[in-house]
Amino acid sequence: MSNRFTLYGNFRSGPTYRVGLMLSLCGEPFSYVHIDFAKGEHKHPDYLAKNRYGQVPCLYDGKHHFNQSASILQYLADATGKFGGKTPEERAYIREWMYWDFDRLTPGIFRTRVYARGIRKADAAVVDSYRADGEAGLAVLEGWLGKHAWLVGDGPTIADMHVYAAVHFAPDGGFDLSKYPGISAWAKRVEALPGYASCEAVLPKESRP
Ligand SMILES: N[C@@H](CCC(=O)N[C@@H](CS)C(=O)NCC(=O)O)C(=O)O
Repeated sequence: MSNRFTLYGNFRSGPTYRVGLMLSLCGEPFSYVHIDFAKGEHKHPDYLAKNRYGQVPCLYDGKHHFNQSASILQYLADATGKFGGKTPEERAYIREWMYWDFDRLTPGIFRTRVYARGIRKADAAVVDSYRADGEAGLAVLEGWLGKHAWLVGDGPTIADMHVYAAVHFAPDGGFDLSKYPGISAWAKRVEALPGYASCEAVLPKESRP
């Protein structure tokens, strides 16, 4: 029997990991299509028909293609009945964290990582500015996680998965997470969840039927 979901992504992509982590925590085996950036596969008309933004990730449920990692997480929470929040208020707080993450945390961490790994080049002032944004975002997150076990409510939600996928790559960008004890303890709680897997374990380097 074929899998219910197919994920289009790239193993170096934090937003792809976000979706792969959710599928793994939901216990949903998925088919995988590797999108090779070096070959420009993300800008090929066949792929643009699935993802108008020319980006990964993209999730296919056998009928529709869904894009933008935060939106895909919300779709998967609805489709599986897992990690979506119990009340309208919880769901609003979940969206709040995800929107904040993509505005204030993810850019600082992911762009700093891209410069640290030499994938892109920029002037030192630009690199420093993104690093400062990343540290500022981590400080806000620490302010919450120093006092709360989870981002929303009393258990893990897609807000935790969204933000965790950014934090997961922070050491790779040269951020020292030992400065943030609340974040470090929360990351361990996420990593102890049944079905948790690192980015390397979740995302194959090649397509998988
Ligand atoms: N807001 C998007 C961002 C996705 C994104 O930035 N994907 C990158 C890889 S990490 C990408 O596809 N880059 C290629 C491009 O933008 O041309 C999401 O959350 O899904």
